Amino acid sequence: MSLVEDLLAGDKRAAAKLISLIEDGDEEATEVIRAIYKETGKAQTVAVSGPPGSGKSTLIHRLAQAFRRRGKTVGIIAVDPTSPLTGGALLGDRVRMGDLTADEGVFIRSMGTRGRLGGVSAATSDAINVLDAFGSDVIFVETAGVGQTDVEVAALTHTMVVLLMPGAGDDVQAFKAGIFEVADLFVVNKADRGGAEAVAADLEVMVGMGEETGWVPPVLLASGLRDDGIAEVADQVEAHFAHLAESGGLEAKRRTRVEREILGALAESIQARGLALRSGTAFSDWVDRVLQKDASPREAAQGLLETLGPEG
Ligand SMILES: Nc1nc2c(ncn2[C@@H]2O[C@H](COP(=O)(O)OP(=O)(O)OP(=O)(O)O)[C@@H](O)[C@H]2O)c(=O)[nH]1
Ligand SMILES: [Mg+2]
Repeated sequence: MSLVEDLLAGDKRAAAKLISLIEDGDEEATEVIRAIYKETGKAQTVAVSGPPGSGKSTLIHRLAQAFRRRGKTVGIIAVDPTSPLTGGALLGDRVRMGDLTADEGVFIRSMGTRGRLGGVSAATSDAINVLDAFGSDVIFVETAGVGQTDVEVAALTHTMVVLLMPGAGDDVQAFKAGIFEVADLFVVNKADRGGAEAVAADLEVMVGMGEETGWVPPVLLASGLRDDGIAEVADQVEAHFAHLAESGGLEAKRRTRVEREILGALAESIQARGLALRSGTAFSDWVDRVLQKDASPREAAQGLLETLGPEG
């Protein structure tokens, strides 16, 4: 399978092709991931989340430049870039910031999840594995900032960076459910505008509370636009990874991620096989029974599950 060899040799086209196959839920992607899985587990993975237009893409671009200067290769995936604000323009203003895509050490891709039953989580996990095996030292995942997705992506990555910006209904309490709990690092971005210090002060009060992992999420000010405060963000991203490595958190995260991946794959394959049953008579018999109130939908599912033999 030359796609595997090309990927492991660091061919960007192979990586791009694979991510397309992942988006489509193509069988070939499953096989390739099986073949490359041994080569994964080397990268530091960093999720970047925040409200639409908060400057995620711009900040990632700056961080990528910073990590390149530190001798690291960088992979960037933007998941479901469907922002109403920018249409998900992946890299803001390329002209102003210099084109990262020309850099051999940077791989950038946006990714939808249209063909995937397992949705964002399954596709993102696969894409991370691809870039990891491809050889990216640091992998950034930009998420769409829609609550549940961020929490799922946080479980797949080592470090979750949450962006805020001043003046955007900047009540820190208004955090989307669960994001605050999974943040490892807060960045009040667009600090070139007024009001960033006040947002940071509110955050500082909140992060001081209820910490058990020995890591208190730092609150940093930055401006992606002006390239201010980026080195400090990069420092803290590295510090968080070092903390995970020293505290045993890395092993724990690895295990949690594998558990999620297995459960996700299980759900995905059961769902696929369930959908395949839909055209059969057993399925329509169960539908009739449920319609006649002879069985509940749950009982029907249970009954169908029992008819599923080993895959083949
Ligand atoms: N003033 C200011 N503007 C910024 C800063 N960073 C980004 N912007 C601007 O904010 C807008 C959105 O930036 P993006 O980086 O695309 O933000 P995003 O969060 O990736 O946006 P979506 O992916 O659409 O949610 C662009 O017009 C940027 O130029 C900053 O630090 N200061
Ligand atoms: Mg963006």
